[in-house]
Amino acid sequence: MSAKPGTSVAAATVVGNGNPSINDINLEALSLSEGIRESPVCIIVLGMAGSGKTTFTRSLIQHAQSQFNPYVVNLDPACREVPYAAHIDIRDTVNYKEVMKQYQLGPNGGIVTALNMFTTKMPKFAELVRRAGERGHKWCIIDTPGQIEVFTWSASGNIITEGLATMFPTIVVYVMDVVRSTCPTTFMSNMLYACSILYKTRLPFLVALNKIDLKECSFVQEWMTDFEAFQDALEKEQSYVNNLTRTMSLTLDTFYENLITCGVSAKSGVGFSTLLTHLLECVAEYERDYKPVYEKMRQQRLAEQATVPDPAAHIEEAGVAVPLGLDLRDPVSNTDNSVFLMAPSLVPQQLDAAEQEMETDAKGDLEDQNFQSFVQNHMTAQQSKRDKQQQQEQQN
Ligand SMILES: Nc1nc2c(ncn2[C@@H]2O[C@H](COP(=O)(O)OP(=O)(O)O)[C@@H](O)[C@H]2O)c(=O)[nH]1
Ligand SMILES: [Mg+2]
Repeated sequence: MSAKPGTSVAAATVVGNGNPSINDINLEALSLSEGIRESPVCIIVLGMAGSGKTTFTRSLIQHAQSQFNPYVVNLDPACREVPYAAHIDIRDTVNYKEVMKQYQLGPNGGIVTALNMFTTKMPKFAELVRRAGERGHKWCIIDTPGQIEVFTWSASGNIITEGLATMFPTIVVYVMDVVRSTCPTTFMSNMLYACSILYKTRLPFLVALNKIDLKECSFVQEWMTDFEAFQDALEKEQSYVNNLTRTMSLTLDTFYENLITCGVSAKSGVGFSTLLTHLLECVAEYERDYKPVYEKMRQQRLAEQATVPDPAAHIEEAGVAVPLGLDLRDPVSNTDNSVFLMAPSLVPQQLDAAEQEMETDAKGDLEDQNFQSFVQNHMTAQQSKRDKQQQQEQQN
């Protein structure tokens, strides 16, 4: 069993083998310039809630122990307890209930935020994984949060997956509950999810068809290889999404072609020796196909780092620096360091007293002149009116 979760958000303790706190880790050898290491191989365990990820992780640890001495990571901040001894447990770094309280979040927001907080320590996490590799851990197994989207559709999930894949050989195991997939439409949505993760992560991918102690998985493998068999199953189901599912199954054909599947029971351990063989195939696939791609990405990042100019050196080109910590209640001034909240031409100009007096005088004179000419014009108009009246009276 793992250690009890920490109590404060800032607390960070890593358990097992007398490891130091994650905050105390000094980044020694981790750098982009070093290249992808041989070990440990990172195995990220993904799958829908309740598909059996945690139980699968436990079984995988047991089966891989003697050969691969796995280093174990739990990234689910909301689980009560895990059935294995974790070397790194997110619950020791972040207390998700405390996060919910402090940031007034619901359970989902709390879990996502907890994972985000953990991800801020990604370099230290990666350093621990690197050190584990040096100590002889050939595999690093990573159990992810119960709700799959917390990991697959969050920035932190991306950062963790990509971060690991650019430093270590990394593969994804998608755990699928065969009992829940007997309905063709549910099977299809599960497969679409798997497909989207495959294209998103761009990593070797293995589908573990779990819970075969309850239901044989040959029907899933048949649906994947035989289009007609899937259509027959679909015919028997009265569902308004049948047409969509039919079209989707055609689309997924290419996805199925290269997909490795393996039936297992995480509970009883059946199928795990075959699974280990498939995992080794995935590692070879990473070395052969994926490593060159990640190597290229790493080189690009190095090149970017070398060409990105130091912003401080180009401050004049970038514009006037905005002082940090500016109190927005401060009156707007026109000193060189200030932020212009109005276009400079619209900021009222301060005039000195004499100038102000002169300006009011000038204005007053103009107004006086205008008034006098108005009166003059008015009097002239009145006079000409009276003259006209007199002329008319004389004519009559
Ligand atoms: N019968 C059977 N039950 C399983 C198997 N794997 C997991 N379970 C059960 O499925 C439930 C969810 O498993 P869990 O590992 O917590 O799923 P997670 O949310 O994906 O981590 C638990 O009740 C497990 O005991 C299996 O291979 N066979
Ligand atoms: Mg779990």
